[in-house]
Amino acid sequence: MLDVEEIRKDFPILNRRVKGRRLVYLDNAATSQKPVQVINAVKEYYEKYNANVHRGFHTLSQEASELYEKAHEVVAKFINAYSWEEVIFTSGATESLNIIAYSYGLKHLREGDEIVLTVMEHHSNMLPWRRVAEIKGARVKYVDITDDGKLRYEEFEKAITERTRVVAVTHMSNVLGTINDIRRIAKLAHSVDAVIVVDGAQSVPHIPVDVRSLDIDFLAFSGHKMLAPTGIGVLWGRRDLLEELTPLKTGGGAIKDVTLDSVVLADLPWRFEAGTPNIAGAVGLMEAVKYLTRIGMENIHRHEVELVEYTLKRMDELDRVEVYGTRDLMWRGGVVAFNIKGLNHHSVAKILDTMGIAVRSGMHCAHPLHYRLGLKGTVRASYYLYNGLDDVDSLIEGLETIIEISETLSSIGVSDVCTAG
Ligand code: 7TS
Repeated sequence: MLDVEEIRKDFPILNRRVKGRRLVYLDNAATSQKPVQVINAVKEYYEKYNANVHRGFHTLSQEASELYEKAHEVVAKFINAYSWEEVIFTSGATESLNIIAYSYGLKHLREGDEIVLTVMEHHSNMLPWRRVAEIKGARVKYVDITDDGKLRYEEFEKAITERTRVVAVTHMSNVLGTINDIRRIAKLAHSVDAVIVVDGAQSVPHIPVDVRSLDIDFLAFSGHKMLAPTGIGVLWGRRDLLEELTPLKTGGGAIKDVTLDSVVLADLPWRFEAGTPNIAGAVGLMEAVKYLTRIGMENIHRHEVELVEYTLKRMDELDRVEVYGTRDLMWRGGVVAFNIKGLNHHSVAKILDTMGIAVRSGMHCAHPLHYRLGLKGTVRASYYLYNGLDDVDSLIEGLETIIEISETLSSIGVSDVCTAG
């Protein structure tokens, strides 16, 4: 396992106390904490280099532009892109997915064409496709999951037909932690000349992602879930595909020349980055990628799987805890969704907060997935490189206390204020 004591020294927020207890931060699927290296890089950017990019010949503008371009290179290397020009900075995964849905969908979809999604998608990889399908008269199909949360690959084979133009799928579920076999799905998509769009919001921060070996066409992810600041994200696409698209957004910085009746777009990636970009965010993301690379993505994944294995073992010992998702740890990342039978998920999360334990509760922007599983919501613990077995122990202890109190309350006939709702 990783040396979490050493790693935690880099994350000032982990020294915070919440409700008088050590902060146990288990909400990493929502956003990650930031190491001093990233915080300092952003601070240093503002203290030494701040200027707008690509529009000035003065020293600061040149230096800021260099840093900003370098950030594209570092990210490109991290995901093994074919070139840095294929890396487009956006505000986050949601914006990346909207850009690709509209830019690709409006150009290529015709009436009767099909978009294949899965029932485990986050709303950000579902709603943009539904909207564009509505505009173009295309049809959206959904691939189902097994009860333990793996994709039904045989359904994929049936769902993908000659009419399929786009297959959009998450690499890792933000609720169940299921890792999907993207290479297999890419092969199916390409067999009918469809493009495959991968939502990497949960995978890129936690497992090695190599766009070449996955053989995918587009990838979207967010900086803030991988140690970087909020407001910076990435859309990666194959150069030939990006070049033939009309960018959704246009304006300053995205063109080479404009007359009153013509426009010549800038080269990639700038043609997709209209307006002043989040330069400080890009600098922070570059530093975050360096940090993750130094620890090693394979090591981070292995660490999180060990945490999940230990969590499942401990939760299985608790009678009233129901855990969701696959037990096949080959295909699972560091997320554990669960419920305490008879108790409302939000109540469990609120009580855990009184113990300094941060988890998320609800439907986690994946309502169709919860409806498919027959659930009104779940409590979710999601791990990262600074979480250790001690954090899992704190969570389990918290759950034991909650169960004990709720049993005491019901044994003395006090109506439970937090029954399942
Ligand atoms: N796709 C997946 C799989 C996600 O988990 C999320 C965010 C997004 C897309 C959107 O990312 P954003 O950075 O643009 O907001 N997921 C969560 C979550 O699980 N809890 O809070 C945000």
